[in-house]
Amino acid sequence: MDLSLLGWKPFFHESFDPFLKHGYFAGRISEEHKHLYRILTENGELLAKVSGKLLHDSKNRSEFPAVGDWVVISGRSTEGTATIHAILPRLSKFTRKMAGKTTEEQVIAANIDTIFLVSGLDNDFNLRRIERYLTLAWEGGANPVIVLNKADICDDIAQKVALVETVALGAPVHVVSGITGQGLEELSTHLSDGATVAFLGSSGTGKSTLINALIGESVQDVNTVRQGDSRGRHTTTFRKLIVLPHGGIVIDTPGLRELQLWGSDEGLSGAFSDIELLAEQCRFADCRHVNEPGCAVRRSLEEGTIDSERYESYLKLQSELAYLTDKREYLERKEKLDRHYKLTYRNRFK
Ligand SMILES: Nc1nc2c(ncn2[C@@H]2O[C@H](COP(=O)(O)OP(=O)(O)OP(=O)(O)O)[C@@H](O)[C@H]2O)c(=O)[nH]1
Ligand SMILES: [Mg+2]
Ligand SMILES: [Zn+2]
Repeated sequence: MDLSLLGWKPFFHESFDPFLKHGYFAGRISEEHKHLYRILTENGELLAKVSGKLLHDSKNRSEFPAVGDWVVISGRSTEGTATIHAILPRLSKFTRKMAGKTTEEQVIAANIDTIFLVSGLDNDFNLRRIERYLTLAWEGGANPVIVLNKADICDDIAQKVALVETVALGAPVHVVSGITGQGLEELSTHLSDGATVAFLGSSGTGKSTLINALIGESVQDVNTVRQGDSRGRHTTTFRKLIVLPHGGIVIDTPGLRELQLWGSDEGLSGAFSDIELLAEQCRFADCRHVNEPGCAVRRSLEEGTIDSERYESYLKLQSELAYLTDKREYLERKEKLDRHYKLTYRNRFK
């Protein structure tokens, strides 16, 4: 298959250039399993492991290949196996803080053009969760599109769309149904040749159902139990990149139980540009919008031009990011110190 149909762009071509003369070739990660990756190449699929050097040089999890990554490989195509030597720089990504206590970035999907944030129009509907997803989407550099699924079982669609538009701030909002096919044509406008769309959202919102509907064939397993039981079942268990037969690439992901922020505050500025615009009028440049005099954000809150739950959500995400930054800085300092001690000791006992 032509690399451009797999999402190859001039950007990747440039960074691949130094590897060309060594006989390496490029492939795109379609599945990531423990220590094993499935890779799509011009000449079909390969199973690959990372090279010893890459393994040794990678300190963080985010330096390992993720689904959607373009990688530099050498291969034995007769055996269908390959070795991954390097990851080409990512054009965009969707990442979160890894679940649990570790302070590490986890790349959910790389090199995506569009992110479909799939929410159910049923009891799954949650504006605060959409804000959180939007913050991560803006941070990673892909364009978010809000997909409201299960239109067939919702009787106050207009009201919910109006609510979502107060947090979408320009991101397109599509009302669809994976069951009746409503709105699918609008969705497929994002799926041109070589364009990559990642489906994200809680378990049971219908990501895999929508992908099957777009393909026109049951490629991904979906939960078949009766409605109402469908939430939190985690039917999809691993991330998977699929090339659509009529062009475009999708990444199906399992619903994430935990979605903690990762990154700087760029994503927050994107997702809350309404509040950040107001903040420019605050008296103090470092206003925290809590109890400072001359705070334009508090004023709008009192006047009712911004919603109090949205304001609370903004503060919460902001403090989550601040906590993350503190923790990362602490860990960096600690690592430096550890290295310093190790060196001192090594020299002393030489
Ligand atoms: N009524 C209705 N049900 C839907 C729609 N789309 C999906 N469902 C149902 O919702 C349930 C969950 O669908 P999945 O496609 O498995 O959801 P998912 O987002 O892939 O879930 P995970 O893989 O667990 O993350 C299934 O029972 C689907 O039949 C829809 O548009 N309308
Ligand atoms: Mg699924
Ligand atoms: Zn303020």
